[in-house]
Amino acid sequence: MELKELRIEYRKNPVGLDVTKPRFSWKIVSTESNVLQTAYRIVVTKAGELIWDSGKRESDTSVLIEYEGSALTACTVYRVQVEAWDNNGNYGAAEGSFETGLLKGTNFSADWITHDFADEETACPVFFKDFQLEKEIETVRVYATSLGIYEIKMNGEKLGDSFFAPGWTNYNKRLQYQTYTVDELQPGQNKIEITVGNGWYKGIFGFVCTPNHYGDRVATLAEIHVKYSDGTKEIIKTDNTWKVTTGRIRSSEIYMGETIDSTFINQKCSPVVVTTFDKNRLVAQESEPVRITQKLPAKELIITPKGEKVIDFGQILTGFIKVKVHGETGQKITVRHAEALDKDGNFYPDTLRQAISVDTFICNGQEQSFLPHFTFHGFRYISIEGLDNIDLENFTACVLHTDMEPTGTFTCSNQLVNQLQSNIQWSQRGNFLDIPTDCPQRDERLGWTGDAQVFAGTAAYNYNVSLFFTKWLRDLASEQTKEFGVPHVVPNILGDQDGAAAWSDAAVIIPWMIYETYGDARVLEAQYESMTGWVDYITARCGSNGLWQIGFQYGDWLALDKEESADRTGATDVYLVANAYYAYSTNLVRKAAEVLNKHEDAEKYSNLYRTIKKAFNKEYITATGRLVSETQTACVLALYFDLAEEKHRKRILQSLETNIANHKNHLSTGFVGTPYLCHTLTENNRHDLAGTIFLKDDYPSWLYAVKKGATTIWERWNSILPNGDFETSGMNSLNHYAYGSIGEWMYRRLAGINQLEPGYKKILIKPQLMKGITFVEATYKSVYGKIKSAWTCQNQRIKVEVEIPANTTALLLLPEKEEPIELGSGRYQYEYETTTVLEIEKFSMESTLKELLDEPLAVELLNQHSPGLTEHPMIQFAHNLSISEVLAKAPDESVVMFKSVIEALNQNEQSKS
Ligand code: RAM
Repeated sequence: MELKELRIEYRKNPVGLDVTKPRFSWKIVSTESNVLQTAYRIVVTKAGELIWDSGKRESDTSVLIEYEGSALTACTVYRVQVEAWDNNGNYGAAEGSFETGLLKGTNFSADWITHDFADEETACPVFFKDFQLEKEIETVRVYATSLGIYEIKMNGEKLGDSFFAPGWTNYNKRLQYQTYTVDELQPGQNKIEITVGNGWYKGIFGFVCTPNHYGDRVATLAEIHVKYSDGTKEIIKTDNTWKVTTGRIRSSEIYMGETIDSTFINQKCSPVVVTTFDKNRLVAQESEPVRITQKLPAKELIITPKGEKVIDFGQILTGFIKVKVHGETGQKITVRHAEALDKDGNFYPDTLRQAISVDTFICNGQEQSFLPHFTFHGFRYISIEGLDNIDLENFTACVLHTDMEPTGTFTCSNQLVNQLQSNIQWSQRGNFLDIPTDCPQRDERLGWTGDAQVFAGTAAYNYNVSLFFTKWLRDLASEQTKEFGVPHVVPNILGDQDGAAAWSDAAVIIPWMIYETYGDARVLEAQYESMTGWVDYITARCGSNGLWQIGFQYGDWLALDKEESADRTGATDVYLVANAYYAYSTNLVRKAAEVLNKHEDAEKYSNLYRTIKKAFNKEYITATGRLVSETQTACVLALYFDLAEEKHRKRILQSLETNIANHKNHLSTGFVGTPYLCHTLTENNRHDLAGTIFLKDDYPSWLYAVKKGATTIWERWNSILPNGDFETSGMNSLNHYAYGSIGEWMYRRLAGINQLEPGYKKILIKPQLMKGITFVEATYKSVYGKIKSAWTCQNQRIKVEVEIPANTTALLLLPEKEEPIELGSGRYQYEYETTTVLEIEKFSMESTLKELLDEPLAVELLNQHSPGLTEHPMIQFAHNLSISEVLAKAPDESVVMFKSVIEALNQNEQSKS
């Protein structure tokens, strides 16, 4: 038995940690089965001195165990040793460390510095200082932040490998600072330079592309802490002795792109201006930083019909291009970005709206590489001007996002579904850039709460999102008010608007998801006020019927069941959506109160939940079980959120089935219904229908986009129309993760990986077979270790393979078996017989009449049953209808007849192969 992956606050040996009571987690890796931890011991030391010894504790807890020693001191390295024992008498140990940051913003003794350049100056200021270090150096740390986004160079070299520090928070309340380790510093003359771009702080941002959302001057704050080998210390910090100039970055805006002039040398420099910004707002970096996580080579050079020189990278991504070039002095290279080519093959940047996304590089006559600093783009194609000969080797796409740990894999026998999974993951990467954004390309890129809420469950399978969301939820809480509730975007640059259902509910749904996924109750504790605050906000707006029926709502945003010319909220009554979420969130708040042992609150919200449910039924469900809007989404919410009375569930399910049939087995849902549609069907014994909808590949469906060549998830079901035209409403992103929320259903229902106890301490493995998919293999790296569920169903045999990590247990429900199996950790395989055939037969009730009549065998059989039938004139009219449509009103015996013909045709096909 081994202890692996010791994590401190989810991180490996973190530096610059300001959590006052850090939590320790480890994984047990063992070749034995049924392993459970029986005891652990944690010892924390500081420079050899014992700070905390938990003692040997009989316990099976191995994640998020809180430090209980004396108060931590700033800028200090702590060593952590963990020992653990298991039920087979084995022993394991692991070691790690963490280093505290400044612990409090007010521990920064540096001054904030800014410049007083003229207002029209677009170039990024470079704050710098030359300094002398006299003695031999042991360690160097830099603590820094800025108003704007910054990059630090020490003696010409960039510090760290992160981008877009200090990240985007509600700067009016919170600003992160970063800690850097510097290994290269030598005694003698050194130089530090901090370049600051406008970023989110003062850059052009929002729908109307206005600047200065938080302030009109960038500024920075930094301290270099030098520890000499002789034990003495020195701090070099930003103050009035620093100078400021401008450098090669002549302009940089997130939406607009960056201009780098490598011929530019600024002779002028000015003294800095000391300024103020409340240091109480400073917090240490809370999530993983944004990094370049992958580099993609250029795939193809295209000369478009219009004559544009375009490079295709084969994948829509978020980031920028690195260009290697040996140009003439002053030669200007322009790089434009686009997600797509139009149907004639020309460059199509229209999905970017006003975000022009142009990077301009001016050469200095030498061989050089250009890489933007303070901008990012959402693109697959670039168009290049200013270069006669294009060598693809000189262009690399750098993929940028928050560097979360990948945790999930999903593959299956259907290649289109595998591409869908890839598209979901790419949209997550493209939009988890410091905050969860709706899209990364156009003049928006905002932290839309609704999008994040519907996608969070899927996101948590693909990557470890604990820190990412913990940080963003703090931003959310910091923007929340009693008067307006939870904003639609976080950070909120859209101003005060009343909260809206499904969007503002992110405040409740995401903390609960984090708790369930990681067993992290501290998130619930930290967000509790925000969670209850949101529910209380709704309660305060309810009418005498106990329901929320006033104010603006997004409804089932972008659903297909209403003409968009009316509005984009879909056909489902928007207040039905609002009250469904009101009930759902209230129930989650009740559960959170229970976890946190807040018994009075638990009772209060439990009563409220019951009252809302009653009022919901009274208002939206008739005495005979009809819903007021019988849309797919309304039915889904009534069932999935468990709102309808038991006696009405059957009828609502029937309404849902009828609605789906009326759409020829296609979805018509928007942002709200889509994440739950397949779950609802699966839970209500219609997994087959969920599978049918899931595998549709004509419009509207997930696989329609895949067939159209999508490499990320589209904002709309029809972002590209069947004829190849783009949807042109002015809101059409090709990289928008909301509809990628189907990913959760793939992991949970197809692969069957679920948690029964928070953090997957107890796991439910319940794979569910579906027609059209013959194997699925999925893995999920939980906080305890790797979970695997894989199945095949072929040649009359079902095989299931399961892996359960140490220190957890599982319940396994094998497909087509009744009895659940209790499992301890280990690897298991099962194989048994079945009569189920999952390969899709060539002929079905969805085949058209013509497809059937093209088969001589079908003609023969049909005429045997009723002579002359295939010659009947009505039959000619029905050629393009599906068999189920033809038979919609036909007597049962006709249905039986056609079914037997279809069976015969499929048997015939099988014998051919
Ligand atoms: C669009 C966004 C986002 C959605 C809002 C309501 O502008 O792209 O996806 O949440 O509208």
